Amino acid sequence: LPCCTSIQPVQETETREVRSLNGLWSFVRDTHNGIDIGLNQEWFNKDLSRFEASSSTNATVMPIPSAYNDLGDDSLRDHVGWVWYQKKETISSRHNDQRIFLRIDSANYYSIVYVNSIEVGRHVGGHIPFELEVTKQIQFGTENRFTVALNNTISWQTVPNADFNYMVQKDNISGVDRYPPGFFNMKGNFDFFHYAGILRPVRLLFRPNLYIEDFLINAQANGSLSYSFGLMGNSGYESIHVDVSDENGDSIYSNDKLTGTGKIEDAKLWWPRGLGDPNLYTFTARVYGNGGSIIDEFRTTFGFRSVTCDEEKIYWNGKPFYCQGFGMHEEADIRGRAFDPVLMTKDLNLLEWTNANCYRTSHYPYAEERIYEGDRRGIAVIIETPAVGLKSFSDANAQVHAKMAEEMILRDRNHPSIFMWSMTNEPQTYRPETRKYFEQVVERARSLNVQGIPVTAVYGPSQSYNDYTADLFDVICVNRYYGWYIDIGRLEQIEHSLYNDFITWKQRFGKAMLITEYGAESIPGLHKDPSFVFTEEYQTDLYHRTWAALDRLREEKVITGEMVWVFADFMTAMDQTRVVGNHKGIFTRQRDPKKAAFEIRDRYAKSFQQ
Ligand code: BDP
Repeated sequence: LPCCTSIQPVQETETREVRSLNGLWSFVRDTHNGIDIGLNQEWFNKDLSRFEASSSTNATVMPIPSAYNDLGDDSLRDHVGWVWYQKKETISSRHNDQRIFLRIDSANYYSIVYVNSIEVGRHVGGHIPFELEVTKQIQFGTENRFTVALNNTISWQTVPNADFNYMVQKDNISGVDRYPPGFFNMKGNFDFFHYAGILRPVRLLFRPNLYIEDFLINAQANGSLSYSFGLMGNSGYESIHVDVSDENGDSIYSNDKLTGTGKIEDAKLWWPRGLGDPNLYTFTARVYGNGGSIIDEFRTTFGFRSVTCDEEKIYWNGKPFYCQGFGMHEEADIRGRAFDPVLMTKDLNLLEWTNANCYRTSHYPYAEERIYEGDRRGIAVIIETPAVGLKSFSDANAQVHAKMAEEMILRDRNHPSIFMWSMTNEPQTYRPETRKYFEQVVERARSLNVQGIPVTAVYGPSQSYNDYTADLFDVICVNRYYGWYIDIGRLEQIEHSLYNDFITWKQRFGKAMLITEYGAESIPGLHKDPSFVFTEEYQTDLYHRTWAALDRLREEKVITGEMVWVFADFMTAMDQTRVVGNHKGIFTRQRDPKKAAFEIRDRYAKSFQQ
């Protein structure tokens, strides 16, 4: 089945309605990577709320949005395989002349969706919304059953990759296997917990029979404006009206076509915080039928901005932009990687408190709500595909990856706060086959990158001398852990090593560069003088040594930005090197500041007004 129609922002307008399907859904867990009992027994035909809560089904309810992992016992936390969600909802017949779409904002990793027992579509990948048309399957004036079968298995064939192995280890002499039959290991090539479930809102969208889609706007710093959109549906229309208004609601541009261009004199530009105000404009498109009756209305905000780069710097509307911010995770206690407006607001308020002007959506695209907040607050964003820690570079994987990049760019390209597309984090690009792989991914991204913002990759295991890919990108981002993964305890080495590391990348590729990760773990309340690993002092001592190199690199126009790893502590898989999660945060997982938070805040304050 095809998936999906193009992704548009969710909105209620004169002609469109939205119904939230969030809340408690029936939830049944299939066997732990066993045979797919649910699919074989056609659970999509069954009323899951009537399943008995026996040990074989574990039938219960589950909230959406939330990861399910931390809401039950350890077998739920570590479950690998299918889970089934179901909700019953009555749809009024007043909707029967509309087109109806089911929109799931994030379901990690693979989903099959059914409406009233009929499969309506599938989706691969956990962090981008998908819409499925359900107009034909909905029954009006009665209950409808929405069912999602979701599988969180990741492997060498998925993006991100995971090591998935059935474990067999026979004793040479006795022939006895160390593992019970069917025992397997699934280990993602990344250190954040692989939260699963329906992580972001689920909604029904009601649209008119003829509706506006594929909206695209390109508004540059010189005031040039071009837009286009399509009309979906067979019914006729009389006229189109396009209007662009400023923050006071005053119209500054209008047109009556599906595509148009213009030049706005004195357009107020969109600037990231520290450089200026994040001025937003509103684009409204209306389609009219007979006698001026409205058929569809679509509205969105946008900004005039240009992001360019040369071999030294990134420029925002022609002004040099030094990006200072964080790598982050979208996650917290109990709910895992679920969208939560409370957490989002706290995170963005804290980010502003630190005097940061940017962050990277490491290591997957974050919720659209966060990106809209970036637009409104003036927080610049590097958005990243879910391609973290890649080790598997088959052509099939390149296609999955390119599709994810495409879905991300189509979702986000009208947001003025997004200033770079990051294709990946820390792939093993010292392997020659990565060149062909990334050529395919970058080609897809560039073909959709209408506004021409830089395309980048974030390097980790590769070095300037053995990388096969960095020339494909506009800007080079590098993660480096001197004093932690490299030469732990040797703080005095950091400045020399880090400085020279970046110089060699610059010499070979001659591109604008950012350091996108550096840092150390600290457990709040652990202190030592002289500092010692895992104390709050070691974390900040490492920062000071790192900054000595970064200040020189900035001065010498080698780097155009810096991001510390990481904004807040986060959960990881169980591992000998992780003490209940990764503690490189400047905030704890509960968002309380460590000593490091105050130091970062002071540093970022100094160069906030650039
Ligand atoms: C980097 C990864 C990041 C990790 C970090 C760490 O990009 O996701 O959390 O290392 O180990 O390599 O703290």
